[in-house]
Amino acid sequence: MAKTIRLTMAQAVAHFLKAQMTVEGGKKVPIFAGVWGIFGHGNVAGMGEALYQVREELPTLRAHNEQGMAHAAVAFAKASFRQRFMACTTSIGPGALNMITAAGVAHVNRLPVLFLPGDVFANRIPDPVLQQIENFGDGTVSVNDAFRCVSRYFDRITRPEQIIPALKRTMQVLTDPVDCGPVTLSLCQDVQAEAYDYPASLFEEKVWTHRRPRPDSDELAAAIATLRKAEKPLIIAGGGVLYSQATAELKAFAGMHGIPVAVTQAGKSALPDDHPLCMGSIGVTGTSAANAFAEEADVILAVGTRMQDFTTGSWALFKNDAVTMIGLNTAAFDAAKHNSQPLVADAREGLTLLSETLGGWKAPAAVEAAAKSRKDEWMAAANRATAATNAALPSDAQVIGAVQRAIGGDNSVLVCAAGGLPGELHKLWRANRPGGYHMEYGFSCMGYEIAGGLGVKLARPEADVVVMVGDGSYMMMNSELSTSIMLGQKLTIVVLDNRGYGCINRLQMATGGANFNNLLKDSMIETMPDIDFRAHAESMGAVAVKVSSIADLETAIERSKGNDRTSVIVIDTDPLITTKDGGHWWDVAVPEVSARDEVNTAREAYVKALEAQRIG
Ligand SMILES: Cc1ncc(C[n+]2csc(CCOP(=O)(O)OP(=O)(O)O)c2C)c(N)n1
Ligand SMILES: [Mg+2]
Repeated sequence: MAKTIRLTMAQAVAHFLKAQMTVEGGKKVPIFAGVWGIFGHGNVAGMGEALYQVREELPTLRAHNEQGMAHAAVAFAKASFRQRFMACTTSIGPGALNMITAAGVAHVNRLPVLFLPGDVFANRIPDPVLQQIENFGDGTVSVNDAFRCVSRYFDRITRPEQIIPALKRTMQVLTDPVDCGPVTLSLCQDVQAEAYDYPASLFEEKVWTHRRPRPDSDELAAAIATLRKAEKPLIIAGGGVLYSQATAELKAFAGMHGIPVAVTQAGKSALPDDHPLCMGSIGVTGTSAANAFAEEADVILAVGTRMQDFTTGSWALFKNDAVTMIGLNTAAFDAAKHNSQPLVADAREGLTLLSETLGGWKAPAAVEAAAKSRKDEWMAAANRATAATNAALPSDAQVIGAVQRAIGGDNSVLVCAAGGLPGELHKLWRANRPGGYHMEYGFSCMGYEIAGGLGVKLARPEADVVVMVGDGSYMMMNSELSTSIMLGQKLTIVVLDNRGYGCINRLQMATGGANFNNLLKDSMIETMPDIDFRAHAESMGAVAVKVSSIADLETAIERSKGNDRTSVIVIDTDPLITTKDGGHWWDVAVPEVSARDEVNTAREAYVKALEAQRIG
């Protein structure tokens, strides 16, 4: 008889997670760095008791908001290039549902996170329990079914032995470069506490390695044939380059074959911004240099990108009718998007094999010459936008310049997600180390910034983690600021207060709308709130200052380096200014009929712009 161990289902989960390992920098480390937890009746007795038993090997981290802790787990996985990850346990009902948004963030960004929400009693005897919604027509439904559309694998555990195959499938999904994303194991409260004689083999140590699929030979040959004919090639580097840790191969490939590189939000930092062939950001928030190459390209090698609308300018950016795209992606789903020639492979393997087969082939010399002049022109524009100023209300770009100058060095990670900042940072931030730029732009989820910064710091303790966040995102979620202090994870947070949803106000104006319901001054207001972000941050335990000039901002950031805990620096900014250089049209549907002349004018421009969109 095989050896068995009698444990509760929750204990089996904890002991199993503890035994999963990976290799990092030649050293064996646990693949789960820890478990975020907020307890309630749905998990405190089951998972809570089980996690206590393993707390030395698998630490439990207490958060303040389930969405916040789940964002931290998402950011941890991203900053770890998907090599390690975290789990999140909650109670049932509201605690579980609070994680849904973050599960969406993990899903869209293809990031591995294990969600362990509690669920209602499988035996149904005490129904309805506190926080059980009661579906009138379906006894099998609970709120946790909402996780299905934001999970790569969802399971509900209604018997203790079901956890055995579920845990194995969980690891397969979390470690698979294609399937990887959120896994939800919905743990019925009573079943968490039920014992079973589990096979001892379930808890044996297992070491996971990174799978690197190599390309199909026909697809490789087709890609080579296309590349060899290229007169005006461009590489688009997405997040997949970072996740595959193919940055050295990308640099070698671009240099060897003389092809300029443009980066997506997730791909920024895959090639250092100061590399002569790095044209910077592409698309809606692109540099003039990258977009000029994209517009004329006859061959585009898109590596590890989902080709979302910000990258493709809503499919109006690529203006050469004869353009051929090669989709080098580990997922066939992405590789074949928009008639791309698929090259399904790991980015590192794919680039290496492509380069070997291409041999001494190089793009025409004119391409590198154009790269130099276009880059020089863009850098001059970027330097103008980010130069120091004495203006009473600086622009986001001027704040970005100050933060970059004051942080210095290559040991920083810039974290951001929503508002006007992502576009400006995509264009203007200079990231010279892989992972030095951490933008959540799959969901662009307001509230990710501070919690995400905490997840990054846990993954990269040696790095200076700098969070840039608008007043709107700060107000939406800031509670993990306190968690960063509790856990001794120091962040530098710069809050840009333009008194409202600046970027949506600008989008509203651009689509002909009246200034309405975005900036605080344009909203239904009895008393204008004068939100004191400095005092708020201080009350959460941070060292907080408000500065009134770009020069003071630089000094405050310098000083924050000597602080022993998270610092928050607040600065008022202008809600109306953005960097005009670079950029591209974005498809945001304008009303076909309206009583407003401005909307009708915007509609005319919109209909005209649609003519440039590629269909199919
Ligand atoms: C959770 C969530 N809700 C709504 C949005 C839509 N949205 C994008 S940016 C934004 C305003 C952000 O305001 P703030 O953080 O102050 O940045 P600003 O636009 O002023 O630069 C809104 C409402 C979003 N991205 N995420
Ligand atoms: Mg704002």
